[in-house]
Amino acid sequence: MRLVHTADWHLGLDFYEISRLPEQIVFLDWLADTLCRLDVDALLVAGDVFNTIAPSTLAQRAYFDFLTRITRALPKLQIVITAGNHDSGARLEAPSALLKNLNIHIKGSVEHNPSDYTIDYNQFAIPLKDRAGNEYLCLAIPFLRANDCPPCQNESESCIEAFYRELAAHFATDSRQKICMGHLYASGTSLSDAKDIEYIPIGGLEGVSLAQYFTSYVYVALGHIHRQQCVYSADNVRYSGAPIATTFVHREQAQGVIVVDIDDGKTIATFESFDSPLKLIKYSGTPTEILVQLQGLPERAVDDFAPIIAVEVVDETPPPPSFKQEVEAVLKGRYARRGPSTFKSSAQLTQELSTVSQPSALDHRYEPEEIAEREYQKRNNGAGFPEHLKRLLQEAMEEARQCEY
Ligand SMILES: [Mn+2]
Repeated sequence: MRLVHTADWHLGLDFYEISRLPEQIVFLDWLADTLCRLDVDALLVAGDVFNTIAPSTLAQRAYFDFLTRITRALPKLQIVITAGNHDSGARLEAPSALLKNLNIHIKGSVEHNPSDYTIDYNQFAIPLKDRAGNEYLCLAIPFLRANDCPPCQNESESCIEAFYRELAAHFATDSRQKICMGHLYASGTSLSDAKDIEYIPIGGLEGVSLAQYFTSYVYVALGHIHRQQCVYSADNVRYSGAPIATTFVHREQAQGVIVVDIDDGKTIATFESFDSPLKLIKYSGTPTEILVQLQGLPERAVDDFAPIIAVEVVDETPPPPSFKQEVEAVLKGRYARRGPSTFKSSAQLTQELSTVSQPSALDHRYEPEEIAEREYQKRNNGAGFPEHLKRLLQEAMEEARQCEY
């Protein structure tokens, strides 16, 4: 059985008011070619197909154009798509009766038994076949919200853990080789290095520990974290990552899809990288240094793939208001588009460099709780930040994070 695992397409993503859809269409074309070239049996898309619950018509067209193209080119290809936190599960499922005729299976939401609110786990089971006719079972799990999940067994279990525990138990006696899909934040996921600093887990509370429930699957295809990686030190439990860099933090990482070969219960997963035509570039330095660097950009009219530029001023004091216009003036006529501008004092940078081996110290500068606490103390004559506000802030941050990813 040969699978391709991908996730977090975020079709229609707007990035500093720049549409990334042209680049995403290039990815979908590349994906279609890759599926043909590798003669794949099944494509798994583990959530966040679209960037919003009400995607634009252009984003939807890109999606359906891809499905049309690939099902024409590979009529036997089986496709399984689940909803992520960015998708509307119901919207994704709307055309599912029609798409089923094309071997496209969509699971967007969890259905409960209306009388007692129990979950029939068979709703997630999608049989897949390899070319030799061997049957596999794909458990397609969309992004889970608390009310999707069964009751927890004890206080230390999260509701998502309860769901995956029951799921594994339900299919324990099924002798087929099982593949699982999920859109979640697995504990132990690598977020702590400098490149992932935009993604800070809050109190380590939200990561779910599912290693013990994943042991019965020959492969687990995960979405939600945009950086490709293995999870729980298992080669067969993976995040594919997003196919394009969705933040400046991710710009130096490889983007692509995972190709998974399963043979006799043995799984070999390899990364197939996609080289996006659009580059995210970050310029750091004093205002003068940045302007000199920007002058090195080629003079050419911008198109849909012109690089997006982040400007990070590192100086003793913030740049004068005129700096913004100077940047605009230099960029005019050059092959680049403006993204974010930030300021970092040299003192902060010195601190960051001296503590670079300690991710927690690196996180330090960004910790919103601390900023809030400092601001609260400033406004309340040094009074301590009350616990209930701390908790409220944590909740708000968690919600915000769910939107971000
Ligand atoms: Mn995502």
